[in-house]
Amino acid sequence: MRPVTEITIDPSRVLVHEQGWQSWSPSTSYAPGEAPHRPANDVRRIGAWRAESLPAPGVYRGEGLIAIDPGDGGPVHVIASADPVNSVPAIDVSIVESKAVVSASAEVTVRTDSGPDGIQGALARWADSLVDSLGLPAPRPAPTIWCSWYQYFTKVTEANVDANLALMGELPVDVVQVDDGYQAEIGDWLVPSPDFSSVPGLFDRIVSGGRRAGIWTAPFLVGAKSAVADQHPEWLVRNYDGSPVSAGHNWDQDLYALDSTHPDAAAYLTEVYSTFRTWGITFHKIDFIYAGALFGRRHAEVDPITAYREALRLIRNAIGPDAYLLGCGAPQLPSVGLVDAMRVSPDIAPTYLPPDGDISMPGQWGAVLNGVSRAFQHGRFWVNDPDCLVARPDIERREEWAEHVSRFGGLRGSSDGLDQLDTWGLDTTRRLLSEPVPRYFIPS
Ligand code: 9PG
Repeated sequence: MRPVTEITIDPSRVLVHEQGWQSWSPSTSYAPGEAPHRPANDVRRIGAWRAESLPAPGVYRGEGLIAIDPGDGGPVHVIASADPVNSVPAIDVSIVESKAVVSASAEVTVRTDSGPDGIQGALARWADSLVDSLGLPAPRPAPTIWCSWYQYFTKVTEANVDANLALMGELPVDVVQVDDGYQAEIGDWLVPSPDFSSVPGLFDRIVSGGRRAGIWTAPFLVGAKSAVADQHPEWLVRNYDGSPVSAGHNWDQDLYALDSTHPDAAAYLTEVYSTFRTWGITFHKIDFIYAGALFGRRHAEVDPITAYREALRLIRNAIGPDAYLLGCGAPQLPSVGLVDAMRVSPDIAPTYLPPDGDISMPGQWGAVLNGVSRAFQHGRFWVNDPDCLVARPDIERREEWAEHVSRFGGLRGSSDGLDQLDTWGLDTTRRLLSEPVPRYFIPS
């Protein structure tokens, strides 16, 4: 770490805002005495925080971006990567008496901002300047979706999706998105699970019923149990001792990272998404894509973020110019300019609190925390996805979740089995899918 600056603060009133690395990584502001959230264990750190990031105890860390409100009436300081989409340095802040001491692992810029709306306002104006300097167009408007995940999880069947299609009736759902469960294994995207007699047949029925077809993939994950891992060990990102780099653990197996710079692995990705295009799929949720930016040895000698951005361009090209692209489990700043919408938070869940107390894991607590803290990104970098509305009676604090989606939802999705909704649930779903979405949540 190199020293950056020292800022005079009021130690009883200072606020420090950490930006997390990927969609599920906690992002929020901390008041004096509040310890920042940290991962429960190494598997969580790799899969939901940042694999190589190990902040020292008592130190705040932003990944490529941190903001300090000194609490003495002085301007907010926004300290950010000098090249945010290509380089995401760790930026640390220590409070030492009446100073905030800032250090960073690569070149950063320091911006002072005395405008309205505190840290969120300052972050919004920083984001405006980034988007201007990159010459990015305004994000395309998002379709509304129905997603299978938060009712059926990995157990979804073709019959479940058909049953919901039959109940969708007049609900304003543009896209029906099958989320996990349709594929034989993580990495084997073109091989159907036994619960799907014909995946293209299902997408055909969705499209002929007048809606658009959407699919979930985790393009840079390779499950240890997959045919890809077995048949193409040369496609995995490796440690320098030759072992495969860990991309975490989920679906009861170890996860590895696909080396998208290997020409055959790149050709496989192109084949997967070109095939989906021939199936009529025009909405893609690409998930766990942090795996495309893990450190390790690749076929091409490029840094992880360069490999990641190149791989997103490859997918973008293969899905076609009109397809809508939603990132999830995604490094935030390196995705700017490459996706239409972005999950900005951990998953919603039927329960408010997450498993093992790790706030990056599914639960309303973490989903709301990030959805609020990343409001400044919406309308600038992309459309913010706060995660789907779930409105059935067994969702803890469902009214609060609906209120959050209404305030901070750019992308609007429903993810209940429609037969599970009572009158409140159905009315709320219809209302949230119909209401207009503001261009910005935080004004400039
Ligand atoms: C499909 C799901 C849904 C969901 C995504 C993502 O760290 N974890 O163990 C972890 C597991 C699942 C997960 C997020 C984190 O959910 O966010 O919307 O698409 O995958 O498997």
